[in-house]
Amino acid sequence: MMVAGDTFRAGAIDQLVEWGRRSNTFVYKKDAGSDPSSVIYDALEIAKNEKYDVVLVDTAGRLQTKVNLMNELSKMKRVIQKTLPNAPQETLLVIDATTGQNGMRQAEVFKDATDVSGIVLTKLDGTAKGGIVLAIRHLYHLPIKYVGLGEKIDDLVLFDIEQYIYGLFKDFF
Ligand SMILES: Nc1nc2c(ncn2[C@@H]2O[C@H](COP(=O)(O)OP(=O)(O)OP(=O)(O)O)[C@@H](O)[C@H]2O)c(=O)[nH]1
Ligand SMILES: [Mg+2]
Repeated sequence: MMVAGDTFRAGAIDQLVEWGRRSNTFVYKKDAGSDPSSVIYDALEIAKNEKYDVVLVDTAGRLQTKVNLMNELSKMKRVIQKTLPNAPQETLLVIDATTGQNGMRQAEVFKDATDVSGIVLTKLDGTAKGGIVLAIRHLYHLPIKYVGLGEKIDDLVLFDIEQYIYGLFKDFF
């Protein structure tokens, strides 16, 4: 199941519904503007009753300087744990490869707000190398779990350290 927890950005719900159609996955959604925690709570009750084995929750992008939005992330986690005390098993912070030093602060603040467990590094198909994730790994012990290599469904792939290191240096020689 996928859960449309980004109720803020115009089009985010439709975007997720479209990915649900392409991947043949049920998408739980409410109206735009709904409280994301309530969407997640209701979705998890259904997932539990109907015995879904994997639930992916999409959340709205936010600036780490917006305290109320960071608190909302903490609330989502508490709400998830009302239904499933051991969840979420993963909390992934998406950083795109063009992100510079600001990525460090993002990792630090998001980790404090919601126990991020790993990074998804997108847009590695462009010219940017996403080197900031090395510093994030080193300082905050957050591993890269997936990388984005394009906009198609198969372009989100497991992180492979050899491929990544090769990508960092291949233009040098
Ligand atoms: N080339 C390329 N495009 C990507 C990649 N990942 C995402 N995109 C594109 O970037 C745009 C933004 O992607 P979204 O998935 O909406 O980004 P998001 O992180 O959910 O952003 P918010 O929900 O606004 O926080 C879309 O057009 C995606 O198709 C990638 O790895 N490579
Ligand atoms: Mg989004």
